Amino acid sequence: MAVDSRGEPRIPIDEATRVLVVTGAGISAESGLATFRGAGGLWEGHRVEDVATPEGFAADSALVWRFYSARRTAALAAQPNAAHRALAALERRIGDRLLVVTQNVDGLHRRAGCERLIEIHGSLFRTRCTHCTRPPFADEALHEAEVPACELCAGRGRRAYLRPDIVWFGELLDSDHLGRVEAFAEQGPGRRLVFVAVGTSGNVWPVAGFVDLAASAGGETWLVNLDPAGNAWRFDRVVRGPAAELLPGLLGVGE
Ligand code: BJW
Repeated sequence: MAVDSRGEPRIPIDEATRVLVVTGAGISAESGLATFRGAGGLWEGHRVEDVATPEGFAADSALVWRFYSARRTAALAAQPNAAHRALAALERRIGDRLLVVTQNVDGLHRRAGCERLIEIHGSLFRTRCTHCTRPPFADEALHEAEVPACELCAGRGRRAYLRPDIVWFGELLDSDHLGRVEAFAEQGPGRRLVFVAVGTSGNVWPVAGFVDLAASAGGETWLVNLDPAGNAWRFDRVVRGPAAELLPGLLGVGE
């Protein structure tokens, strides 16, 4: 394993390397946001089926909006941490040889300054209509008391509800996003590919399979995670510990 001058592990990134990063809830844990699985996680207080599926939304839209309103409040109160900032610093250094794909909907990568970013499970801060094709729009409002209705549909005499612009279980991810990830892994800029997954349990597909995509494109694969992730055996290198502590050093962009 490559190490820096103090003998700490270092992900080898030179001017011929492109870096594909996938992040999950663990990268925001040190910003004070709850992860999903495990003790104290978001799924401990809620059944996944109730709040993160289209069927759950159809059954109790008010409950789903209360859940996502609380998530909006928590994410707005949180600040990006050293791991988010390290990725933004890497972007400033290597530009289009970096692509960050986050499963998080909390907006912290963008607030840290990351622009080469795909929010592959959507965003807490966008809302869309369940019925019409109006594009998703920016929305930080809290819908704790009632379920918001689409005013464009109302103008056409139809009652339709608004929903968070989040990819729930059983829903398709944006095919343009998936295409960009594949294209970057297979023939993006830079002769050498490094894949880094940070703070994700590797339980949720299709993102859990990106490590295989990177490996079959000849990439070296790294996992940076607090606990052993479900798909850890798929990686060449596993570094265990908190992302905010480890990532600046691993990427060579120490603060
Ligand atoms: C730290 C840390 C610190 C903590 N530092 N680390 C193939 C096989 C089987 C099933 C499927 C399959 N393909 C598709 C499916 C179905 C399904 C799926 O994956 N199911 C599995 C659960 C089995 N996938 C889908 O439905 C997807 N759609 C799809 O594939 O459509 C086609 C299709 C449908 C149906 C069947 C077949 C094909 C959509 C998935 C959408 C996921 N949406 C969610 C919720 C919405 C977002 C939100 O509300 O925020 O996204 S689920 C939830 O999990 C959320 C997350 O983005 C996602 C991943 O969680 P993550 O980030 O890994 O968090 P945790 O909490 O699990 O883990 C945190 C990790 O961090 C831990 O390991 C800690 O150790 C670590 N950690 N502190 C470093 N400080």
